[in-house]
Amino acid sequence: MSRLVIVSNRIADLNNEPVQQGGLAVALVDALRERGGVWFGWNGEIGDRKEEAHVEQHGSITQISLSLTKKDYSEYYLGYANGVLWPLFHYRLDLVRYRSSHFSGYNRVNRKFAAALMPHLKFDDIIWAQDYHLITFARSLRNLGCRQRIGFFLHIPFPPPDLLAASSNHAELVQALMAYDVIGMQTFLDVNNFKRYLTDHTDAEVLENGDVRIGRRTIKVERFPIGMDVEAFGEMSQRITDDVAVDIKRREVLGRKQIIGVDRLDYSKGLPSRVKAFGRMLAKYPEMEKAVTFLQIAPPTREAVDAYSDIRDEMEALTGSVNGKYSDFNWTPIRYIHRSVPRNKLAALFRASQAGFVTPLRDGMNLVAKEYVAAQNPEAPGVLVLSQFAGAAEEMQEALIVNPYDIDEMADKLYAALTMPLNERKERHRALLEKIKRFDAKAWLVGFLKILEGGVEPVPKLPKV
Ligand code: GDG
Repeated sequence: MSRLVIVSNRIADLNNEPVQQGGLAVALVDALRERGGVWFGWNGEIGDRKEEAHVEQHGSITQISLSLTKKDYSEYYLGYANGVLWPLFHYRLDLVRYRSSHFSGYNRVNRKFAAALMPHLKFDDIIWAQDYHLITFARSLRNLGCRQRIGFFLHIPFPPPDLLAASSNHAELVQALMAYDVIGMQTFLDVNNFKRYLTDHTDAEVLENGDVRIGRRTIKVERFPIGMDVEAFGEMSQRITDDVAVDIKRREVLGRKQIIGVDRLDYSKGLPSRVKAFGRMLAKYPEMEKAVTFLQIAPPTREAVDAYSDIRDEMEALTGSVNGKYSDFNWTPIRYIHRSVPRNKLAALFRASQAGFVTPLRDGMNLVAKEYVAAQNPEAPGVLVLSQFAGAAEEMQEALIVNPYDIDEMADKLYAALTMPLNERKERHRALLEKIKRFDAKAWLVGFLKILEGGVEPVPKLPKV
């Protein structure tokens, strides 16, 4: 079996229990352990000292990491990846802050990654790059002579062609992407958007079997919906910590339900509309006063990008206003936690909540929706309220599907979730659980690798691009 080389912006922490880092890290680390392989990426350090890549052996996994300079970090990571690609791919042209120097920095770091990885590659390795930080990575490797098969998985949405075409450098980006052999996306919508772009804006041909033909090369572009380790998370959710147990008891005594939301504090996650919808529900259904608490966990993320400090201010003002209006000495309607919570506690909190409220304005998949379902007690499950714009909604139609731009509808569906009869809750949960088990982390990994390994021939030598 050929060696697997995973490339991601940040390397996984192999010294820490991967189970605390989430299903994706577990699945990838397992695959690497099983077949032997390399995990390559940024080590999270920013320093201007010129250093060679650092190589560490962890059993059968070789970890190769390098640091970024301040300029790299500001241009590649903050400037282009998170200041342009993230908003653009989440359909937020209004938040794109394009600077040509940032795009140059992005390409420079992709070249730097490629040059650092190249000497470590074996001729029959298969290489798998993760996410939007690495769109031009395969092109850089090819320019150094790499002929191994290279796959790419986009964890975030792929925008509609007209939207993408409104951005600078769209043609170059897509052309660079074509140096990959397999391109994986989360949903049918993403794959369609990408293929429509190719048809409308490039010379590539989409063949009848779905493959993409460009010049002499054929590229596979497919949907591989990402999943999680359903059983492990379900088990984790039952190991309730003492503080969560006390909180559950207290709410039982008071007959008070709990709604939960868990998201990085990112503008794509629809947090302000969620708080508004909760407030609207209290206004529309006064019997919900003191009968329910909304627990929102929203750890900080990418705070050096302006749009993220703006969303923080907005959330603080909104939660403050709902709490100011409705709180009583013995009830605070919204508990807002702007910190990261350990994964095992998160699992227990999901299980202890009667509604999972997941309302992104746009999301590649959204693993929280799946985690909420995986954590429920099948005999008394809570209800998932899910945005139609999460990739997860393509599969998880048995959730209560909402439009996050429609505050009234969200308020009504939230109320419906909290008052849903047990039978209906069980039926919906059973159907959702079956789906997330079918599309779990392992299925995602095996499905992608099968296609990536499919081609036995090395790719034809490419002209320099
Ligand atoms: C990208 C795409 C796609 C959150 N807060 C805490 C915490 N989390 C964990 C969740 C979940 C993960 O982080 C978030 O995953 P999501 O899928 O919801 O969203 P993104 O971070 O935006 O991920 C997304 C994903 O990639 C995978 O392809 O689904 O669409 O945007 O696992 O539980 N974990 C801990 N403490 C927290 O406070 N421990």
